[in-house]
Amino acid sequence: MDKLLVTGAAGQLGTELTQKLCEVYGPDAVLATDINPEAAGKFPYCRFAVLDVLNREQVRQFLKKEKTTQVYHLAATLSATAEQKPLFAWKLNMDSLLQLLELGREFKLDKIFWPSSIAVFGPRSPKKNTSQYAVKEPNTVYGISKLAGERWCEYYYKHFGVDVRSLRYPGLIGYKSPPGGGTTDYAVDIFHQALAGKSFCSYLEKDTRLPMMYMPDAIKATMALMQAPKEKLGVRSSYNLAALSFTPEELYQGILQHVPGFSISYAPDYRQEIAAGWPQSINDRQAREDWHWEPDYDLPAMIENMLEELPKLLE
Ligand code: AKB
Repeated sequence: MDKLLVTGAAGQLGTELTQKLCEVYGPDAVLATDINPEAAGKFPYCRFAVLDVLNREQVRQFLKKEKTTQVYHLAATLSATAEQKPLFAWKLNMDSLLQLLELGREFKLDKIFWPSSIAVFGPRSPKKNTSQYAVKEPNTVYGISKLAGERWCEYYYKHFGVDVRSLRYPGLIGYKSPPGGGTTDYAVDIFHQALAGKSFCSYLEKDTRLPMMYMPDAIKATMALMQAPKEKLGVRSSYNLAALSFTPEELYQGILQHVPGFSISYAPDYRQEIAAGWPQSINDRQAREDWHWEPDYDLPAMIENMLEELPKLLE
């Protein structure tokens, strides 16, 4: 029987992925964990435990007690926060992954999922249709940690047979949980401001184009990757993954069609520099070929669904 452990389960991705894993594997098979005890309230539908992913012994005990077969290791510091706390971000993002890869080897875990990011690319990478193996010289702490993590994932697969699978997520947009500390977070916040009848001030310039994805597509991709037969996976670092690509102004114009009178202003801050080093669009040919990845949502469909679903949760 599959037994799953999710770290960082209360985060933006974890909140929705844990729910999906419970639907697919059954609530008894899933243990949601997070460092924040208050996150327990988010998981009425499955078991929850407090877990500090930097505490190797604690992680070890959980894997042993639970007879865990799969770990979804989502706990991490995102790009904007990482620039504020570089050493802590490096420690959290790297140490927790390396410890888990070692434990994966020790416990012979069936599978590990670990999220990477478009942040592995840097200012020297091609901006458009950036390919899987394009040059990578990330200039953010987050990007450096994700690139190093990818190399370790491939290393542990090749040398120790640890079946770790990974996706380079673009900016994720969802309504069930707020993001925290990312450069792409504006694309979620703008919906909250629009629905609150407020004006939105963007910390990115109006024409800063970034790769993005609606959360249902991110969940679909994660499940497809994790359920794909091992022999189909040609990429053992992390797969490029693409869906949408838009600027703050394009997103604003799309929302304006549904929320008349909504206004935007621009006051770029340090996150503009982070975004400027990232690609504008991604080539995800390998994911499409290896495990038949295809997104469901384009920009208008994402906007429509967000504006339909978010108010229900804000009530
Ligand atoms: C961030 O903005 O840090 C993340 C990411 C693109 O990995 N959303």
